[in-house]
Amino acid sequence: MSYVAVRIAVHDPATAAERRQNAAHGASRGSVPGTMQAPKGRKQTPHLQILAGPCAARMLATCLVLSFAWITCARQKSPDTPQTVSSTLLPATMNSDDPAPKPSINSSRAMQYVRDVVAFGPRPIGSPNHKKLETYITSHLKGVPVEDDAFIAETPEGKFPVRNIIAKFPGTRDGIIVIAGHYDTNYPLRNTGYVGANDGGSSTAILLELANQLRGKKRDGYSVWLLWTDGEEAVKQWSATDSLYGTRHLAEKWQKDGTLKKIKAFLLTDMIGDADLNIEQDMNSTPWLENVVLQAATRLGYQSHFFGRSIPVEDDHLPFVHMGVPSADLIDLDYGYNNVFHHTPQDTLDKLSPQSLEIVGSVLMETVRLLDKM
Ligand code: 1BN
Ligand code: ZN
Repeated sequence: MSYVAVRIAVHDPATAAERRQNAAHGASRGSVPGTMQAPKGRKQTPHLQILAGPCAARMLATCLVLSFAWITCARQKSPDTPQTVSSTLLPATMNSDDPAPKPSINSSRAMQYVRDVVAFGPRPIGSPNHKKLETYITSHLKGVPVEDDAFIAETPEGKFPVRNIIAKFPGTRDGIIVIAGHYDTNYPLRNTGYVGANDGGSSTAILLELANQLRGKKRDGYSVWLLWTDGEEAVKQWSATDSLYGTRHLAEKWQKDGTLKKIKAFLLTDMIGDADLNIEQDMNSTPWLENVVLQAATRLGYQSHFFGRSIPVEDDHLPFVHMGVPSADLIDLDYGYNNVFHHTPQDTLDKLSPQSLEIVGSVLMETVRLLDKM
């Protein structure tokens, strides 16, 4: 396979860290190293060839001079211009010469799911609205094999029932691609009228629409498991022990029963409904898998919505990242100027657009197709 070089632009780390601090609402977060596993037989990094002789030395010197000039030129752009700090490889077949049909997500149906979900009101763990949403999700999965991972979580606010819901779409290939998103809403804001249209609503809805796309079709590839995660939100203050209740439990369970080693990719969606869609390049995600996502987005013409800035994100993928599962978090943490709507009662339907749901839904389906081919 031939490769083309693609540069990933990242912002100044200090600025990214500051933005991250705002996004965290005072919660402390550290970077977690992502895994670098790639499917067997694929190149992960370009190889450097050793050049010898005076001609080679001249070539090397010329390259160095040109690189220096290029870097200097790049740095002279405005301070807002993202600096290019890394190169990576993508298969050269990513664009024009692939005749596969593009995914066709029903964006108005997906948006209607968000409206339905929001109409339940606040959906924190342990609440009657949360229970209603569980029933709503499973009632949309009739005819699909569904499994629960239900348990009681010990939290700083006491014990709560937590229920991860898994819909399974079997494939012909050995291995599983998990597509996940949380359905619980922020607990501390439960009495403020907070409905989490984007944070909790959009992820629930896109998974329901993906279930429609996968239902009743023969999968000539990996099995796809759709996972509605629960207890993603902190009940008091985000920390390693007060957050990600559902996925911490599930990752451990799947490690014990051998499921984990069958997972080829864990794709997470969170806050993907913002009408101004900017999916982060998450530094805690797995680089090669993010590349596949970018490749999928590029084939669909949606690349401008992806990876404009790099930040480390703590989210439901972390328990899987820690256990070595290739993972990518598709999250937009620029929800309103400087993320002002995130975890506030302003997280409402009017900020969302069906087009954003369509973009992320299609990119996920295309990513699955590319992974199936790898
Ligand atoms: C995402 C949605 N998260 C909680 N709800 C995790 C998170 C919280 C990510 C704060 C960044 C900042
Ligand atoms: Zn949240």
